[in-house]
Amino acid sequence: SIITTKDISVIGIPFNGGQPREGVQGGPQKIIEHGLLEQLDTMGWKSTYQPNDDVNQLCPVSDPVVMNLKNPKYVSAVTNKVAQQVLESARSHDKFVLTLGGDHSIALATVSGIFGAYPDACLIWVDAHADINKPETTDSGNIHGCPLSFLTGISTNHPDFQWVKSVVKPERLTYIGLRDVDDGEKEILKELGIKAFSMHHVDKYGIGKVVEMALDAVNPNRDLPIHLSFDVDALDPSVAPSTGTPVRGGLTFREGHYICERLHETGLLVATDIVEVNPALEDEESAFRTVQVACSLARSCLGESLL
Ligand code: B3U
Ligand code: MN
Ligand code: MN
Repeated sequence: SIITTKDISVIGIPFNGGQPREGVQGGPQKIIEHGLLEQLDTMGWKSTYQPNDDVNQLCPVSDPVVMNLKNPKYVSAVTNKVAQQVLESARSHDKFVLTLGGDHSIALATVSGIFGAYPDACLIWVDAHADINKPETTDSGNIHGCPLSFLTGISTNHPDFQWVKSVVKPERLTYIGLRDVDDGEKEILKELGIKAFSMHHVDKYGIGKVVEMALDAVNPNRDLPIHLSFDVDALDPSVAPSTGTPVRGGLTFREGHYICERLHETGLLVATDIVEVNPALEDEESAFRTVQVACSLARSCLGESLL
């Protein structure tokens, strides 16, 4: 394995500035209250937890739309700061980094930090959405739909995101679970030649084959570090109902966990993000179920096995 210790840095990023719905900033706290750190302790993992409870203090007084993007200064300030923290946690290559969102704009922080520490890493993006809109293509203006355009270097001219380096080569990025991709994003994926596995492919080949095909695309020799960015809206809304933009027809409970288990099994997984848990949406039982699945996905990434 790349990580030879059982040390883990858990980083909460209670942030909702990348999309309009309140509540997603409460995700990390609910996941911790559910007992994630105790669960990891039981599995033998020694964790440190950085809750980042103060990120909302970086909210500027005035943050007008710039080049179609909403809250650009707030998103930039938070993700730039947390990127340093993620890099610091990852740089010695001796601990796993688990980041808890927050909306998916926080990938600007997590991917910048992890790829700063592991420049040859690959990125497996599990999501209903492609999150690769450019300021020029986004309809919503929500930055959680855009992080990959900055991280792959196809958006370079937004004044607030000049600090984001294009750390992810298109051949090191793959998707699993897509089913709601904007037309502009489809063009981008085609132009960049990004290998993407939609729910159609999961139905056609089964999740086992799809994960191998995704690994073949970005990690053909099975020797590169892996960063998994898992948006819980990749799961079917019956499995993860409390999320900002649910889309029907998603991954089953087992398909989601299988991805995590198989990536753990490679010995190459160095970092995982679990994002878009919004405990304020739907009823209490739905929120509980969504928090619970976030915890079990994390445990699967860290080697909890069924037998
Ligand atoms: N592609 C749309 C929708 C979306 C992206 N990510 C989420 N929703 N969660 C957009 O707003 O860019
Ligand atoms: Mn996402
Ligand atoms: Mn999504």
